Amino acid sequence: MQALLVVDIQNDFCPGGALAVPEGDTIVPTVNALMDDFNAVVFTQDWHPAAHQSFASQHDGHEPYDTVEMPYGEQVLWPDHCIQGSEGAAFHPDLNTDRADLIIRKGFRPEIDSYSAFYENDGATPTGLTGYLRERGIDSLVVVGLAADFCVKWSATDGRHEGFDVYVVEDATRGIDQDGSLAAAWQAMNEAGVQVISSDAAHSLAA
Ligand code: VGL
Ligand code: ZN
Repeated sequence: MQALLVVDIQNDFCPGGALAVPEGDTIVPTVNALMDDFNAVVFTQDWHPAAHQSFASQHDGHEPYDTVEMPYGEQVLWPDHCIQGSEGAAFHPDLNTDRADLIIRKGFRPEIDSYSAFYENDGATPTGLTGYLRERGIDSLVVVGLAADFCVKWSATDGRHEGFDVYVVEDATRGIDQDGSLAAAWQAMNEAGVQVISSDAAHSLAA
């Protein structure tokens, strides 16, 4: 059985938001239409405390998009975004949130960022999603949402590592493209065995 995994379609990742992904909002109708075809729909929601360590504001002398060494490795520093309970952390108003069976919130630990729907950026702290999907008998994931080069990429490649068949819908994602990150992400997904498909193909896959 397939699940549609809808990654971080939140106001802060859409134009006008704190960490806007170019054209991030344009995927919403495509994502809503896909939901109709899937039995299982899981959302993720980036959900940071105000003093999260992935925010440049928490590191003296650093600007957004600098990188720093965290105990778990290199971390990009972001503008403050998706603060718990804020309007920026809310889902895009046109996203059909009624269809979400489960919403995984991630990035709530102040000291670890979390791009992937499966593991935080230390690569060791699980969100619990693998267990949920397995218990529902899901073996295949169709991933859509924001941003293609961060949370979508890590969710898709971790999904492969967890043993799922993984598809990313190219016209239902958009990237930040920080320093060539978008091309690198497509290559990493390719190498991990993630299949890139169109939304038309995703509709027939689910049918
Ligand atoms: C994301 C950067 C920071 C994402 C979340 O959803 O791709 N990117 N937090
Ligand atoms: Zn974040």
